[in-house]
Amino acid sequence: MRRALTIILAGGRGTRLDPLTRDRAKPAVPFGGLYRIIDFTLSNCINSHLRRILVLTQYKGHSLERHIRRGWGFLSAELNESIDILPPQQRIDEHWYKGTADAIYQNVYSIEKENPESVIILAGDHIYKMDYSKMLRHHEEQQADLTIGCIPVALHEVRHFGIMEVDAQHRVKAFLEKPKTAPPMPDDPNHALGSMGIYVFNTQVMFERLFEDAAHPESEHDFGKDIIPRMIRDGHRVFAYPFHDKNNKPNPYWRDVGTIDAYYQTSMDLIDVDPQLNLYDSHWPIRTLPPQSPPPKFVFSDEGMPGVARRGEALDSMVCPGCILSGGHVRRSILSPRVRVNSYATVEESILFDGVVVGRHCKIRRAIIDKHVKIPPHTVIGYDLDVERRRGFTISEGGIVVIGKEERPETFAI
Ligand code: ADQ
Ligand code: ADP
Repeated sequence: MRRALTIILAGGRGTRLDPLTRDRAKPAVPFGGLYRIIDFTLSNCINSHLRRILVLTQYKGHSLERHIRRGWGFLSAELNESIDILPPQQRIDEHWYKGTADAIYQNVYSIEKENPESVIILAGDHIYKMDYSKMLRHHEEQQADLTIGCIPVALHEVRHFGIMEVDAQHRVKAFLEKPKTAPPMPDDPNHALGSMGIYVFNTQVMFERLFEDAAHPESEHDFGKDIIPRMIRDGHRVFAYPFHDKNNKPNPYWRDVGTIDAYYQTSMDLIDVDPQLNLYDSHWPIRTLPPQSPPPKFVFSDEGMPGVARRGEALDSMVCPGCILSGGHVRRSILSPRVRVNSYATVEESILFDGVVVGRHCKIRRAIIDKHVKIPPHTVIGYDLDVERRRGFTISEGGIVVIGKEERPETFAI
């Protein structure tokens, strides 16, 4: 592990998560109440004993940087552990966004300084638990130049993935980035073999290929589109590593939360009674910046009038520190720190970010509400999508209402 350097690509614009990505990068979007999306990849690194980490930011990296600096500063330089945040080296104009390979190429000197034998490249925007040390071992055993983490992908989803064809030893024979269609795997008629967008490189080979790519006039400087297909063409040892869980079961939980509906569904998965991704598993802890807030409080009050008691309660939900449920009901929801739900209000199947205040008598369902939004008393959200459209809120294909950070009280008056 000490000979490997980990690089996390955390520059994703995350347009399809708008308005949640209006002023933060996708990896910085809050998730699961306490966490940011990138905490899952960072926790996987720490739990896999990968403790030399570079995080490459790009789009609106400020909130991400603050989170990492404050929450992940515990690594010890004395033990040769580090987490460094590298903003883009060349900011040219609006169109400065180039491919993933370019992001690594621009940082070759920071990588060289660390002198690693292997470089592990990860994406900062997926929700899963994975022991990367197994993939690194597989890479070393195969004496591979490049190893690609892979999962089965349903045939109707192949256009979102890099798709591979492999031989019996998992050596990659062909790689197509986001094809319209692809043939299934020989032993599975419903799935093709898809790239998770995570790679282990032999450092020397990676440098050679990055320099070759940088000089290539037609390249988009992307691993999936350019580097990988050309490495296969040139006979490099490129292998697929099928992602297995800690009990060696294939096809474990892995989600790209790139759209509002995927983000919403993955969040709702967390509060299942028997969740596929368990946050309470002490063998694979997910770390984050802990909030400095008191314990959540649930208030029962009858205002001195028998018969009009109001219970502050939450069921099938996750409620973070600093929340006060004073007489409001919460069901199947996720409440980030410092949320307040006032009397006679109900919140169902919703995700409320830090500091949201739900006024008295509000009714909210199937909504995602960004930080510090104050919902005026008696507001109804998520029951009539025509009303939400008139209010100008974002509505996902699946009918989830998303309320952005700066929403003003007047908007709710419609
Ligand atoms: P995509 O995720 O669509 O496909 P891309 O948009 O290039 O590929 O993003 C890859 C990762 O790099 C993301 O985490 C993104 O945030 C980050 N990123 C992109 N450009 C960056 C830059 N210039 N600086 C810093 N970070 C940057 C990829 C692969 C597919 C694979 C899917 C799996 O290309 O082959 O199947 O991931 O999700
Ligand atoms: P998030 O909503 O993701 O938690 P933050 O509150 O960390 O985001 O910051 C969002 C944006 O607001 C940042 O990109 C920054 O421009 C601005 N911002 C927030 N807090 C501060 C601060 N203390 N100093 C400077 N800018 C800030």
